[in-house]
Amino acid sequence: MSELTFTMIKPECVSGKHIGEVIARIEKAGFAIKALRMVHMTRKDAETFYAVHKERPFYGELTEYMSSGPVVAMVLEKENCIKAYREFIGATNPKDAAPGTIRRDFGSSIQFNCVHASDGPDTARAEIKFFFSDRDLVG
Ligand code: FUP
Repeated sequence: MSELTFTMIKPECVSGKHIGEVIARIEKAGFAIKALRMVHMTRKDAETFYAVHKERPFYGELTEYMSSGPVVAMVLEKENCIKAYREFIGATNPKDAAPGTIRRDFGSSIQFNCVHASDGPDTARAEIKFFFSDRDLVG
């Protein structure tokens, strides 16, 4: 069944000028881009977006980093998209990510790991809604 997920190209990947390469790989892997925008989150935006990690020790660093520069937010569509995209990007820590994945090739640490990806249907819905309205999604 066709499904949507949410992804962000993270600040270090944007400042490293890898947006084009990352999007090219996403498209070649068969994910259709349904919506796309570049956003520089405020600290408060990042805190709200990552509220689920509030109690984790890395919450402060993560939200500081994710609001340190622009990100590219996208909605992707494919069969089984949430799982397929998580497999495609590789493990959270680039050191553990399989060769050829974007986290392995463009990430450098667990924090600077190239992209964010939704981890389930409820998160995907909420994260899409955080950045996009229904009319931002192409038909
Ligand atoms: P993922 O779903 O693969 O993005 O990974 P997690 O939900 O485990 O982590 C959420 C974000 O926190 C990831 F982008 C990486 C970041 N993180 C850290 O910065 N430090 C850590 O020790 C663990 C995760």
